[in-house]
Amino acid sequence: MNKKLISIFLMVAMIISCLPFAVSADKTMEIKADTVEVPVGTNEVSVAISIANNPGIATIGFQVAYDSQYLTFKEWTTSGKIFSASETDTNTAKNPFLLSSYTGSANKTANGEYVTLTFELKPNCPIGKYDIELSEYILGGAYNIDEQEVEYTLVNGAIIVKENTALLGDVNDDGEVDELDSAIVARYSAGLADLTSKQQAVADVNNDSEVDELDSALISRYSAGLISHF
Ligand SMILES: [Ca+2]
Ligand SMILES: [Ca+2]
Repeated sequence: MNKKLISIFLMVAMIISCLPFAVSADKTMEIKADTVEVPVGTNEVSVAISIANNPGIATIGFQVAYDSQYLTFKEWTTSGKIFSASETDTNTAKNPFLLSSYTGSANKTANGEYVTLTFELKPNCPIGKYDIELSEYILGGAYNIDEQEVEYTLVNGAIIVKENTALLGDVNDDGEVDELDSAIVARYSAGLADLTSKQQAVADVNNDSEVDELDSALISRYSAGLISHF
């Protein structure tokens, strides 16, 4: 073999040896916690942890840490898309806590929501960013059914508590408190319309924990300029 052939051979060998890395770098499994924004005063927040680029896993385990000064762990649920609840285990009495799943049968190959964690925000929780940190655990990691290690990256999430910019009485969120909002509340009160929990909070203008005809009437009076505040 002459020198030119050898150099071509080496170059081709080098390119081939680099290829799997180039491909796997793009397709590394990712475990990511969501970043969720809520207005200050919110009681409860759910943060989903999702998996992307899943090459097929039978075991997974990592740690989750949160700010226990302002957050209290409430519950976790699985979507069932990847691992079921009975395949998943966690001891949430600790912070950080280990979140792990295991199946003895076939690889799980789905992507999407893995688990959803629900936290309660303490009443004194100020405006700010509260990280949901994912980290490796010494006895964790990800493996497929053949006990081969699966590489993955962890992406932190957060709960961002923002100023509450919702305008009291503006049920349809169009920036105006008017007869239309009053009518929506009247319809809701009569059982003719649904309101989201956020809309109900905005609709309860007299803050008595009920959304009813009284709120509708107050919004109407405000809209007509008969009262200047609720
Ligand atoms: Ca409105
Ligand atoms: Ca009310």
